[in-house]
Amino acid sequence: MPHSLRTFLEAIDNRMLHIHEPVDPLTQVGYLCSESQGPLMFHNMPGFDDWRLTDILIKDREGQAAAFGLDNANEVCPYLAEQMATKRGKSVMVDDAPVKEVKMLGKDVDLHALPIPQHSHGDGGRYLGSGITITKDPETGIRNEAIIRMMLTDDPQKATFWMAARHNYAHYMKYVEKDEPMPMAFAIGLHPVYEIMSNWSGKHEDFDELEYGAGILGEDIEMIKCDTIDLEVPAHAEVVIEGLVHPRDRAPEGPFGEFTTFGAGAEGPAPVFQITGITHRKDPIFRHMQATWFTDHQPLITLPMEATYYNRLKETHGNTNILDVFVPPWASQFMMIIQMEARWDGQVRDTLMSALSGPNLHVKVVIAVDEDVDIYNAEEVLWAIACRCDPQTMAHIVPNTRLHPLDISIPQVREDYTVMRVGGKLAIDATKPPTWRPEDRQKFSRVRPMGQGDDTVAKLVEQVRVKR
Ligand SMILES: [Mn+2]
Repeated sequence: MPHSLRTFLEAIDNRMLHIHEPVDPLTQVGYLCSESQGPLMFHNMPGFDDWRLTDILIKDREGQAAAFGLDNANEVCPYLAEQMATKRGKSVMVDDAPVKEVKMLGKDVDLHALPIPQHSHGDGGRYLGSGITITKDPETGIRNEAIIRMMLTDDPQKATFWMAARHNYAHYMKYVEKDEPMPMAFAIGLHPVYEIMSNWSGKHEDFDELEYGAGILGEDIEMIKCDTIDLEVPAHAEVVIEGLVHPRDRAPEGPFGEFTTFGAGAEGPAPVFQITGITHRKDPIFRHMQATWFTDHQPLITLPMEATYYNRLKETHGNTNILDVFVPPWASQFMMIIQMEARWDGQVRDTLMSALSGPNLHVKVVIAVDEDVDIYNAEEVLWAIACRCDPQTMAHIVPNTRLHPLDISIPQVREDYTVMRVGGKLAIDATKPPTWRPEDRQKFSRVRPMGQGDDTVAKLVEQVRVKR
């Protein structure tokens, strides 16, 4: 059976919290998703009787391990790095698909009928933040996927959207150049590996992000033609929204509470999506991605980023021993923690510089620690900064570097241009001396309390650890 949102939900049902009380997706879902520590399914949404809504599927390493079929949560980054370096999948066309079971076409299109929430107070409206956005390069015919934000308007057949200046945007610019409408579709509710890989932003000349995800899942992804535009969409999605982007249409978009936890950053006139069709499954499940602090929103982007950097940083000096890379969701994608073992002096600094000038603009603060520091525990990382780092020689600010368009702590280059910010980046070396100086390194070993490693006290240790 092809991997789908439903096969994944079945596999994690033991962790799912099913909520049967009535909940309003427009005004109440945001906070519940924001606070949830695990997967949620809302079964009762007044006004959206046929629908269910799910979120918080891959917020932490445990959820991510489940998506990749791994038992050990700490293997997620190295595993994905290996998969991304070696796997490429493909797509196949099919004639019939679950996503075509119910159709609203032409005049019948009503985007408002979907349980699309408002995420945060202050948002410009209800926002679709979970749609895999599909466009096609008009010259090469290669598709691109990314998850971008789309704002509902008073018109149920019109929405506005914001695109960072990457691949979909390049397609859009080609259509603007030709002065022709761009076909675009949003696919909602796929297996999380497809969602994760849709956020990968590397170079791809003869495949697309969905095919990349298919390779990692070990299958071909089944695609089907749209009903109203010339484009293909995943057959096993829960919902597909089809439409056209006319090259000269503009309308207000934003504010939107983003992964930064700020509403500001990209508001302004934006392109308009004229919706020509919506198709979905019977008994549809709406996959929401709440966009506030530490939800699925952050790891969806940082997962392919962590794996890409894991592979990239290993190439520092030809072969650096990178053990793990973590972009903590609680730091909103702008901090990277690298666990590594340095052999030579200078190797950590070079690795940090590599991280600061990598493919993503997100990385503003980068911290390197050793193998004995748990990079998933902020207290451990802060201990290493406090006790293994001389700020005079081991912390560096690199000025005049390009940073993420939504990082409002960094100045814009031009007042009228929201996608270009230049400022400083911070590198912190919180590692021990390298392994070629073993005596110096030894002094920075952490002491172990008496009894650690003694099997007979192991059970008591579990008891004393419980907070009381
Ligand atoms: Mn791309």
